[in-house]
Amino acid sequence: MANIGIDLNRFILEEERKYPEATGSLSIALTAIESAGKIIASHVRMAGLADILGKAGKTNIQGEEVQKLDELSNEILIKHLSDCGQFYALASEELDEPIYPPKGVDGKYVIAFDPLDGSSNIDVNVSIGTIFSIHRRITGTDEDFLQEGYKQVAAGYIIYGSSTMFVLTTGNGVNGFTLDPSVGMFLLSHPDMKIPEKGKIYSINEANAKKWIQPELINYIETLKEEGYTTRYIGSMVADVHRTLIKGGVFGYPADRKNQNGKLRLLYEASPMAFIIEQAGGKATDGNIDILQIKPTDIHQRTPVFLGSKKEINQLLEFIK
Ligand code: AHM
Ligand code: MG
Repeated sequence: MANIGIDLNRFILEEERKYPEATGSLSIALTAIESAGKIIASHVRMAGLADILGKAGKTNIQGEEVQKLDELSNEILIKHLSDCGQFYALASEELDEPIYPPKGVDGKYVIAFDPLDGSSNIDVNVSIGTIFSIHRRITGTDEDFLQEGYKQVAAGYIIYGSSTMFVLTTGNGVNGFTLDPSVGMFLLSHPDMKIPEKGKIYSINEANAKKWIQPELINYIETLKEEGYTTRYIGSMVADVHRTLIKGGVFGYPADRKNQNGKLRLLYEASPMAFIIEQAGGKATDGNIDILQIKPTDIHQRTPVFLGSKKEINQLLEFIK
């Protein structure tokens, strides 16, 4: 707890100092994400007002056209990640193809991100977030995005909730930083986060139960109910996973007849969240193998996801094996 309050920039630099061979690239890269996150957070806070200000002629107070928040977040991230020069390529949930920024020609990393996840929650003032996943550049082609999740160099999310938090792993545990708006800094508020071995909450869109491709899941959920579990489902992966990380339990988005491979995207959602949950001592599976062992074949591919405390995920695997 000695480090509580240290800001994210200093934390990143101190982490880097532990590796004498480190060049500073990852620190610069993470700092670019942090800057973009702060700007997105300020737009999220203004979302309701921007709409009011923008209604007349669809321009905001600066005279700019009012944009949808997810598109705006995407642009903010692309700008910061491209300009920092550390990313050879960027893949966004919002773009069909990866971008190769000219300034990143010598960049050592590739990054996949979901600029604003949970977009159905934007208009109703419910928590949303940004998710990112960083791998090393290996071949200098789109193939670099198709590396397994266990090869991630760093992953994290920013949750725009009652406060804004940046949750980060570089493969050395998980740390959470809360934005202090008065100084504009992310301060270490949740050092060395660990998911409880067992929780009391399941988080799944149960309205789809009859469509689930694995009907054994229904028995699993019924068993959890008998064991006294309660349900929480926000429909914003970042918020549902954040709660699962802190309180334990299980979050899942299974395959169903409409979403035969699940709904969530492997690169932008499942894999970075799996890395965080496993680094915090939990487990993540597609129902068959560990999410981090999946070898992607397409940058936009989807996967069923179940992640959370060890007890619940082991129990789930017993039901659906
Ligand atoms: P999005 O990327 O279009 O925002 O969709 C992803 C979201 C996740 O945040 C969330 O876990 C899931 O969709 C909720 O889906 P559903 O409304 O089908 O339960
Ligand atoms: Mg999403």
